[in-house]
Amino acid sequence: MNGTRGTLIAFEGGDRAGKSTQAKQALQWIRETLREPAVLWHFPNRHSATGRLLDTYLSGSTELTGQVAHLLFAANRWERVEELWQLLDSGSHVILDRYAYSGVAFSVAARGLDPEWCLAADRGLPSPDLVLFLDLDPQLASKRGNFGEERYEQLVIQQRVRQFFLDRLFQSENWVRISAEQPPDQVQLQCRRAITEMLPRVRSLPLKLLW
Ligand code: NYM
Ligand code: MG
Repeated sequence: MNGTRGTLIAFEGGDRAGKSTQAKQALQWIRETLREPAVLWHFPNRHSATGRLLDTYLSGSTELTGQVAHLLFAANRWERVEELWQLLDSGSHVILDRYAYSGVAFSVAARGLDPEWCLAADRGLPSPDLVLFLDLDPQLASKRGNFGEERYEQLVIQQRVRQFFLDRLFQSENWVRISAEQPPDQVQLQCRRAITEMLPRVRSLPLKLLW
């Protein structure tokens, strides 16, 4: 590597907005077209001990208090933070399919937790260089395949999540809102444009910390 750090790119949004599809395509584009190393991580990471428990929580077979669920989602990120710093330091881009923003938005919207209390659990994690907010009207999201399968996939919750993203988390310097109502190819083009614009701007700057 040539001494430049990798960048941290987060995809955020409600359920069924197309984040996973778009993140995978962005990964492929960075690797094959930009020819730079990149990895894609999904949060919650359902393969660790915390993630397996969260998986049962999301499927509805385990009940947890809102606070315990929130702290587990945050722990699920913290347990990978050293690996995350190492990847970025080594020059690899890291694409995140959900991050701490989902953590606070869902805990506030679905479990009624205090926003400030929620934010504290993720304070100090690396702050993304770019957040691609894939915005989809929950009415439309609810008509997409498999909506309603997991806890939190309910229209009112998704509407509150969206409002929280827009009102509280949208920070104009590093957030880009992309309408996920467009055809997927259009969404991908806008993601690529935002990444292309971000790269030269941030690479010589150190990563910030949340929040
Ligand atoms: N979710 C996700 C949270 O409630 N807190 C978090 O910190 C994260 C990362 O998990 N409805 C919620 C949002 C989703 C659910 O995510 C599962 P996915 O991307 O569908 O696997
Ligand atoms: Mg989901």
